[in-house]
Amino acid sequence: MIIKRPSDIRPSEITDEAIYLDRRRFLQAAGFAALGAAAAVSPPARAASEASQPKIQGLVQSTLSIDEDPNSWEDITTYNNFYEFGTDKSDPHRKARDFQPRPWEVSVSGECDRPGTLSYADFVAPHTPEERIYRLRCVEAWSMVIPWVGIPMGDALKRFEPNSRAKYVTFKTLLDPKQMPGQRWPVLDWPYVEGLRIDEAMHPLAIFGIGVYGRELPNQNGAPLRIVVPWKYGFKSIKSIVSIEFTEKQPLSSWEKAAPSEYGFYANVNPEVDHPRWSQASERLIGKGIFAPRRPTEMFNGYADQVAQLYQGMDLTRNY
Ligand SMILES: Nc1nc2c(c(=O)[nH]1)N[C@H]1C(S)=C(S)[C@@H](COP(=O)(O)O)O[C@H]1N2
Ligand SMILES: [Mo]
Repeated sequence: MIIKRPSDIRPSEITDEAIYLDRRRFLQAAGFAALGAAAAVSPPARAASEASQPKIQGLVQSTLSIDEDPNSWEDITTYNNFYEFGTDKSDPHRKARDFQPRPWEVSVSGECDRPGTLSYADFVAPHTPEERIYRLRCVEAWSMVIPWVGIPMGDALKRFEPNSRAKYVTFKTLLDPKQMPGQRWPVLDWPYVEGLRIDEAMHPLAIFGIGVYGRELPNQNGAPLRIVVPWKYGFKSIKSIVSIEFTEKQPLSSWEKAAPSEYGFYANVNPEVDHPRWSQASERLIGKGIFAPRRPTEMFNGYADQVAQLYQGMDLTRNY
């Protein structure tokens, strides 16, 4: 077994998204990575295997899938961004192994006529799970194709009867530093917060993700419930959600709060608007090998025909 000492942790093992951190916080994050590597020595770290994840019953195929071969189970479950479990792509599958996604409750509140707190099962059960193959495009300029299992977000939200003041939907991740070791470090202002405009949330392409490859979501992918909004950068697709709130005002998302000049509220995939520190014009394809050509990034991640009308009249270089 290879034991990593703190001095072996190279800066390149910290993700690009962590580079914005000021020096003090960066060192804390690096210290955390070192601590995590030491703690992972025993017992041996193993990712949830495909066979060990329960199958989702009653699954139907969605006509909204893209016609591309998905990445492997291995790629999808071992190359993750989930800062609650560390800032390195390989942290979540190792450090989320013991996370308990059940029992789980989702609270729905704010500007709606039927607020409430539901068990995960009661939240999901009234809807038919669909397999939808979507590309996940990360703001770090890589992408992969994932066979998600999800339920349509609009159908799930309508049950709570949002009222006319419900202009936005705010989502929050579980706050539990005992189970989520990354939350012991001030890398972001925990819990992770994301938001959508209500018409974005109601769009037929937006889903609540509950699985991959026909099986329940592995912890590292946001068990038991995350969102998937395929025309936006991956950071909008918040994981392990415990609260949903309908609001009149636009929420401040975690990444906007951390680095407002780098991460906007809309976060629509846009090859013409670069991240301040790197280009968004093309993307690296995970799982295709280091010599594979980069892929030109598509406007709205390929969904311009379906979603461009949501942003009519808006200057997308300012509303990034
Ligand atoms: N709570 C939470 N949700 C999160 C993140 C995170 O750090 N914490 N990372 C985001 C980012 S940057 C990406 S690219 C996707 C990655 O999803 P995946 O690991 O399932 O591919 O999750 C998003 N959701
Ligand atoms: Mo991302």
